[in-house]
Amino acid sequence: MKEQVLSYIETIKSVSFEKMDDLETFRIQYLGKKGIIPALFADFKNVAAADRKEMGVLLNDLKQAVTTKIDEAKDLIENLIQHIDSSNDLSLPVSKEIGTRHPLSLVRNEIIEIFARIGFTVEEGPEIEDDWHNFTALNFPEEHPARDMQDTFFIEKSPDIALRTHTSSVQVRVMENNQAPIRSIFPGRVFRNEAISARAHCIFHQVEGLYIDENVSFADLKQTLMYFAKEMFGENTGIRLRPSYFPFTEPSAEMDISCHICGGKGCNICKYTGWVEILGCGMVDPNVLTNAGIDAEKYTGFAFGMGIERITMLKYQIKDLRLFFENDLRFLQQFESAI
Ligand code: 2U9
Repeated sequence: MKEQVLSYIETIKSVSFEKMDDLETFRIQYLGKKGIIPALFADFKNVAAADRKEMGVLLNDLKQAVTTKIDEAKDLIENLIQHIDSSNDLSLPVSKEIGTRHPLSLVRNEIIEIFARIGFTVEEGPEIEDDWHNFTALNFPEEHPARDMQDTFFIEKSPDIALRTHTSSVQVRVMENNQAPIRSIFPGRVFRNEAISARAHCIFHQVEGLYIDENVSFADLKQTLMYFAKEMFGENTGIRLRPSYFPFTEPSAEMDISCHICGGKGCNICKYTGWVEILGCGMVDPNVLTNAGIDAEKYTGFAFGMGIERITMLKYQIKDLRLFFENDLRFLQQFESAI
């Protein structure tokens, strides 16, 4: 009997309850009329006289352990219920926990601020576009692969409508609705029919820029983008331009910055070249100016485009694009607080 009582006392120490029903079952099991404790007390008359004193103390200890356990658990469950009720009380003060800004928002805001300092305004436009604004006005040839279902999300019932594949469509709208000079940047979400991987996603974010005025030259483009690179990645950042091709700019170039991690000496971020690509750019093709109602004899302009994900990955050394879209708090909480 002694071993049994001791083992009951041990068991009671580790038992826990999540709801009142479980606690009531426990109470009946030990204290109920046909419960363990009344049965043990009934057996007490059979205990040898020499052991009675010790057994009496042990039985009372067991009863005390059960009663204390029930009282404590009751308090705990009641507190829990009260907490759940009060968490629905809309008149209570708000939680002191402050969220963090998404890294893409941090970088987008920084890009906007950098260009705002040299007079660029921000323009936004629709994510669902027609063929004219997304492709035709931008000089995309009829057979260009971007016009293929493989690369672009078209609306099934209307092949003229698609999710925009770049924010260049907003530039066309702004040119159609305004006279030069134009000096704006165009941040926004864009969509491409790509398989999701560490390096590609079907949704991503761009910032494009456009500067149209009389006598705008390639030197202006270069100076503006050098200013941007130094503001974004540090005063010692160098740039280089490599010739490229886009349907909407001529001449076109891709811009690299000297690797901000190794300073150009070579590391795995720059794949030991000392340079990392950050954007594409060029002088706006006169056809595109004419398409959007700007006098191409009088005005010239430069444009550029960059992926915000790419800039953010370089800035924070993030190696997998999917992290931006999963909303895992362990990732998000590493960034600046929202206030
Ligand atoms: C108009 C005229 C010209 C915008 C430009 C790029 C070069 C470019 C890519 C960078 C990485 C897209 O996000 S990305 O995949 N963009 O390389 N974009 S010039 O040129 C324009 C836009 C609009 C009317």
